[in-house]
Amino acid sequence: MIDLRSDTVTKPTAAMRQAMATADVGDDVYGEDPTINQLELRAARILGKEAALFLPTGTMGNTIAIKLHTEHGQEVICESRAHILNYELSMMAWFAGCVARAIHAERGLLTWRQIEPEIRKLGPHCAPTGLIEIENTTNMAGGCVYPLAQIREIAEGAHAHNLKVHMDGARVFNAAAALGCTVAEIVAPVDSVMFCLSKGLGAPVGSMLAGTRNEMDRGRLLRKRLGGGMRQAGVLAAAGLIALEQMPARLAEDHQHAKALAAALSGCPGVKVESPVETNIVIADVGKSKLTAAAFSESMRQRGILFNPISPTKIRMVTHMDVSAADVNTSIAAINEALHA
Ligand code: TLP
Repeated sequence: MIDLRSDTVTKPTAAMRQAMATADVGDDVYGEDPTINQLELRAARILGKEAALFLPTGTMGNTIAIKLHTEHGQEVICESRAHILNYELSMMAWFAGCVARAIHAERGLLTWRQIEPEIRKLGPHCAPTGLIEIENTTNMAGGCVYPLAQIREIAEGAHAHNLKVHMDGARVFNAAAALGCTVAEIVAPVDSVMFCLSKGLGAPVGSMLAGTRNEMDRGRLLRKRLGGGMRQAGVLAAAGLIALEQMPARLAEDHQHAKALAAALSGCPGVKVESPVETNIVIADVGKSKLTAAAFSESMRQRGILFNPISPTKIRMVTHMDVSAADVNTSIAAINEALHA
């Protein structure tokens, strides 16, 4: 099967498995796992932040970040398709006691002009804003990338209101590959950032949260509270180190593949690709084609290609390191077969 459901489906490379087998480990709850310590140092260095924390999932990273920056009864401003709002089982409410103030933005990219009027102060009817969250790249808006100046403007505006900015950078390395800049340049203005080792970077497990040393020390305790004290998890961090050091360089290839899939979809009658494809995610509306999203997905599954419908009319395809150029060509032929009359 060619699996375009997500970049989470990648299998660890031979080098990752080798590193996992030979990793130096210790008890990370005592802070004694040398491989995790090395990964946290490297991630902090690459991101240009004081410290980083190794976590089992991106959801845990976002959950901890929201808890670090907010108090119960506050609002978190985010985009209406944000992962924290739609796909994290209301963890911002469950763990941090916050509600989302969602704003719909073109291509999922919030602007300061949209955010500022939504900032609320505590009043007889209003819960105050506690945090601004931006997702880069924008998963369900089609893998779009925040321009650097837009991030800077949001952070400057937020800081002038004494508000912090958290970036859900699950795919921030894809953003850097698309912009041709470093991840550190992208995240410099924001207060904290989460990124996933287990998506485009190909590690089997793991995400990182980065911010100040003090926040990461507090975050370590929140991670334990959430059941994320992982003991000899250096076997996982070993794969994460390879993901971090070796995999960003190949992400541009995934972006080329996504563009090719998008071009094929756009050429089919009644199909509209949502946003110009900049990274590894393609979202297409097939509502005016001859198939529903579910029927299109099922007919492609029968041709050996997997992807998910994300609404009655929309589908998402995600490219990653386990999808080759030949797989893309096979997928394009199948798209044409399924959608042309
Ligand atoms: N996204 C997954 C699904 O949960 C939808 C996917 O297949 O894309 N932030 C963003 C922007 C994400 O896309 C994801 C995962 C997460 C956070 C959460 O990461 P995990 O799955 O490690 O908790």
